[in-house]
Amino acid sequence: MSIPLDSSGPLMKDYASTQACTWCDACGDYGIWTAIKRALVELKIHPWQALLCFDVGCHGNMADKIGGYRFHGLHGRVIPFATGAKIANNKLPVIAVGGDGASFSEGVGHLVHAIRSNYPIVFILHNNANYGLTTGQASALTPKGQKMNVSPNGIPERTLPSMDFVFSLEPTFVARGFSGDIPQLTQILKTAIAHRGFAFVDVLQSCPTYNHFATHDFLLERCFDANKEGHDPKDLAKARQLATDTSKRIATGILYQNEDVPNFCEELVPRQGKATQLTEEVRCIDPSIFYEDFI
Ligand SMILES: Cc1ncc(C[n+]2csc(CCOP(=O)(O)OP(=O)(O)O)c2C)c(N)n1
Repeated sequence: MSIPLDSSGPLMKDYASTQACTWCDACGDYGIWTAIKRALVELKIHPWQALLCFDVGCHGNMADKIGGYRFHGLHGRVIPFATGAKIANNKLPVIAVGGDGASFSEGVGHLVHAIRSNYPIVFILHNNANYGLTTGQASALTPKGQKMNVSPNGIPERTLPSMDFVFSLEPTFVARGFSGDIPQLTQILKTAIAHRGFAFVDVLQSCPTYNHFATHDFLLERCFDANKEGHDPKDLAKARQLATDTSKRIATGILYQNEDVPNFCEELVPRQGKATQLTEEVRCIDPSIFYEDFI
């Protein structure tokens, strides 16, 4: 993938925003926010050289807290508009950010087709295992039986096995990070941004206000870096086992990566051999020509 480089590179302050922060104290969003900025800075990508797309949710409020080109869209729809931008200019690094509520309920169909189509974008799942912005309702990833806002008796549904589901769709990149390990998450995101196709990055994050079951300390005690323990991201069977078996310890790092599968843009026959991007080919036209037949 071609990433525009500039030898001078940006600084963290270039990604700063003057908007006041509305996240709760100790929210995992702070760690993810920092890692995204660090990854872009370390890759020498300036704020005007990337597009950051946000779903609606607590995590989506990051759209106000980061400099550069940002798009804040509808709940559950971050993948379609991120993909549209990428297809229009596939030299642009595009990062889509979504919550577990939106991504595994309202927007789950988009996630399925993004993995299947291998769209060349990064998808960061802010996984706080609940609907945070609307005050702590259960998401599809909340553990069965957990008492949540509007479910005082505990939620009756089984938890969606998200990682097994993702692996069933034959992804080309799956990683898991933890909002409390910013250096590791930065490395994961750098690899994800350079990945050829769709990069799914599940980030387990603390939500001190509504998630009282997978707290920061809970995650800190269980998460381990699988790559440091010798896991090879080419080993699909081991990757799936590490991703899905979280009963004792939780594997983090680059769990699976396959660079051999062409991405969606590479498969588009009409775009093959084109030296230009769609954004360079558009021209201004008078839209009234489309209404003439109706006037
Ligand atoms: C189609 C639609 N459904 C529901 C909502 C209401 N809504 C807005 S944010 C939100 C919760 C988001 O939860 P999640 O996606 O997990 O992100 P988090 O806030 O936890 O970061 C909901 C239900 C909406 N705006 N649009």
